[in-house]
Amino acid sequence: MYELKDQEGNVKNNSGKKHPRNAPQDAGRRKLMASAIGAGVAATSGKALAQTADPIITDVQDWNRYLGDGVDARPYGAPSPFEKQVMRRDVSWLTADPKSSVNFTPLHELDGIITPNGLCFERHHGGIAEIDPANQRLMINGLVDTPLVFTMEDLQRFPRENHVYFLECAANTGMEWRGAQLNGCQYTHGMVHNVMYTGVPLKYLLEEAGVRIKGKWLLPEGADPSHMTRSIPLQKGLEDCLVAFKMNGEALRPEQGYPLRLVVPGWEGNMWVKWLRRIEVGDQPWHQREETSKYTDLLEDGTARRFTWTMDVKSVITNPSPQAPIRHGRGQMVATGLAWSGHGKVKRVDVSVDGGRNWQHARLDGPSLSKSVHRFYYDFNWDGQPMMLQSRAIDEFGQVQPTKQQLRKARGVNSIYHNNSIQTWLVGNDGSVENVEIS
Ligand SMILES: Nc1nc2c(c(=O)[nH]1)N[C@H]1C(S)=C(S)[C@@H](COP(=O)(O)O)O[C@H]1N2
Ligand SMILES: [Mo]
Repeated sequence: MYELKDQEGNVKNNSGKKHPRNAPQDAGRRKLMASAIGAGVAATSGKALAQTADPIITDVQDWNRYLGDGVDARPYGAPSPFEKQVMRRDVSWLTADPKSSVNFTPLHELDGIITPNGLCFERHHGGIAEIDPANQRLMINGLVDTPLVFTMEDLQRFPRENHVYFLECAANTGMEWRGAQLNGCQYTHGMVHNVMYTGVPLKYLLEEAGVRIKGKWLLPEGADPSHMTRSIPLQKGLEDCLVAFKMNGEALRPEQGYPLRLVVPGWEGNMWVKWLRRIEVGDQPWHQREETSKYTDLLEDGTARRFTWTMDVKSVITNPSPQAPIRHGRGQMVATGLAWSGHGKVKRVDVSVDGGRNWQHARLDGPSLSKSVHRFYYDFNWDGQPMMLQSRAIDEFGQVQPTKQQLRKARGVNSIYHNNSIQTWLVGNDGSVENVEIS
């Protein structure tokens, strides 16, 4: 046992009731106090944390001493100022104008499976539409018995559901097709977010309008200046698409399509039309820009790979990674990352420290939900030697995440979209991490 004393030398008991509020700062004294107590601290043998005098635990700090903000100071909460580095970031040379651009989720700063609303990557083609929900309409027309227009209030009278789904842009990891390029998992893999949506199954709205027998395709359309439109098979619309108005419990963020967006579970992000204003029912696909010149891959034989909707099984180690090096030296450590599959659940994740020669099972933790990201951990002892860290996901249908070589063999090097290959991080003996690939 050792005593805790505040800056006035008063002994504090465990209930810590003595809180002088107006004592002047006395840094010199604080140090002295700490060293006097240090011996007692060092004697306790913490596993990884044993250390000498630590004034932060032995001395009274400002946050113990002065009253903090009241409940009236933060009507809508924001992260601690000490978390300033946790932000979406863009890559300046990727696009000419921020209004038709992308930023990336800081995956290396997050844990668990849910992406906080303010950190979900953004991809828009014509800026963020600002829509008053009073002026929000959703039209269903085309091959239906009764064309309908819904207001937000109308939509909320239909039975609604909650589901956690990942959204991945098909171009995620697209810059890595020809070689390791961007140094950070935020940039290589950050075009993915994972959110709990509240919304109405699209099936109910289609039933209300009455899809005609010839109706086989849907064309959702955005209200933003890009008029984002994609052809979606009716079958998918009936299966699990949602017309969503809430994300993680609160209204969609403007960036994510406020007040209404289409949720297309497991399928490429481009189809998840934001600021949703209309869904047309037709008998064949429309061949819009985003499904002809874009979101299509040129194969080695000159043919185009089109209508590639499902996001295949994929994973990445988020920590350590180039933006999150190992700072604690060798010994006990935790590597962690995310795995997902647009086909369903992730069954297993393997981790390699030697560039894929040997694999160990990672530990999946947290909810295992279909078409949601899964969190994995690899708890191990680092010997301080360089590592080539990799993760490899396998989904419930036995689909295995491919190596870069396997993917290039199948798709060539002219592709941009649907790069789900295994990522390699080279960890140096100083703990620094670099994006590399194994040839
Ligand atoms: N109306 C509209 N919907 C859109 C887009 C857009 O520009 N306009 N971008 C699409 C693309 S390419 C992607 S990857 C996702 C991104 O969703 P997010 O901004 O919530 O991350 O929205 C899709 N829906
Ligand atoms: Mo996208």
